[in-house]
Amino acid sequence: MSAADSDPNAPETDWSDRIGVSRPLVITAARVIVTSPGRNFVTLKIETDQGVYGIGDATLNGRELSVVAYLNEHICPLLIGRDARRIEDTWQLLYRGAYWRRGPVTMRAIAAVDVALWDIKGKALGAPLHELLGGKSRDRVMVYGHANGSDIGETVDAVGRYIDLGYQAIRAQTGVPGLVNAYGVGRGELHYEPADASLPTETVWDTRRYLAHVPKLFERLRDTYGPEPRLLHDGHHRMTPLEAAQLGKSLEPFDLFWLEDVTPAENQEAFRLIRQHTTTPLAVGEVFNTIWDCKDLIQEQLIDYIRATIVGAGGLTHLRRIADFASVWGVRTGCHGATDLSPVTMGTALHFDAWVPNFGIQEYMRHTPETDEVFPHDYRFEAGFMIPGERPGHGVDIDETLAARFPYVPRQLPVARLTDGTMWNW
Ligand code: KDG
Ligand code: MG
Repeated sequence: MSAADSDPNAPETDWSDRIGVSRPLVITAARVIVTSPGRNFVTLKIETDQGVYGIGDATLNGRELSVVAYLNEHICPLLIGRDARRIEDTWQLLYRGAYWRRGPVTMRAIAAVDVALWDIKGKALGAPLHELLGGKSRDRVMVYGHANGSDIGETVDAVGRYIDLGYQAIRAQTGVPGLVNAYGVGRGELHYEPADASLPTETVWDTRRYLAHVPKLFERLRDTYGPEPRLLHDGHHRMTPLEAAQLGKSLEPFDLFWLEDVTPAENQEAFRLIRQHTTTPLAVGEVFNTIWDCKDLIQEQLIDYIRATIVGAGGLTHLRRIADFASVWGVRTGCHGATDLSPVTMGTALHFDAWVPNFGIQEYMRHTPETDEVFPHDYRFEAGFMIPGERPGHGVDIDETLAARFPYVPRQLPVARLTDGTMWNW
């Protein structure tokens, strides 16, 4: 019995028998669904005159309702009557046609439309998205999870639990002595969620203490687990370029898979200095929205992994463009995959990952069981890898009846201040 047979919410899989793409698929409705099964998600559903529909993720953590308004007020009305087959033209209309380009709100709204249209095309043709992209380059996708602890001992144990689950790559974050609420130290093991209150929680940051502490974590991890596990770490935009260079150098003996977001992401020039000083591989881009945000980093080969993903960077149409550009310069992909990216983004990203020739790794933070129930899907985890689904489209649906039982809950991301009270980057 297939997943679709057993799951009453599974999308129909036989649209292609009746539809195909030989005649227009006219968009008749575009609706935004906000639901909070454990955390907030914004989903766009596009329906067509032939019954086939598609869904796209538009979630922007802590700023969800801004994208809801952008879609409802400015995008949904202009989609009605358009031909859903014209994905590229619709993308260009929403990007060029807005006049005000780029930014997280605009690009998430565009991503939601784009992914919903790809979903419709896949269903109409009876093809999973990886087939539409050019077919799989690999059958399974290596993922990394987040191991967190309030001190080094706890993080070392948490990494061990990921290894037991079969993970070959693990991000390790630890609390820093003297700092309350260091970045990445979450509550709950597999469902880390930083957006924790209706107004931002204040955290304290001290880069000197952090720089002195983090190498000790990785030393212990290598002592405990040896050279095999791929280890990652996220600096979450906290350092100056020189501090980042120092951290990269001090972590070199521990052979990191990557060091992520060491400086605030908008400063592309900073990476020239960092790169001159360290051979630790660098990843950046989870907050990037377009190819323009990463153009210099990529073509000057200042990074090793680009973290842009489906929902953040304008959907499959634009992420594919970024990935192709990155491939020219030997930069590999490492899509953002924290829990604020809905299962719709995860399902779509896995089709992209299965295809993209310059694949590096995929982040995978598990969603809660409530989230998984609201978004039935056919991708799965198997011993450190994700297996993309084979259903037509991206293979993720939304159970609207269940979604309605989880109303929106205002939640914002924390903020960080230095020990003297100065506002810093969270
Ligand atoms: O919403 C913010 C999170 O997505 C971010 O803090 C997670 O940095 C992150 C990561 O690498 O997953
Ligand atoms: Mg990150």
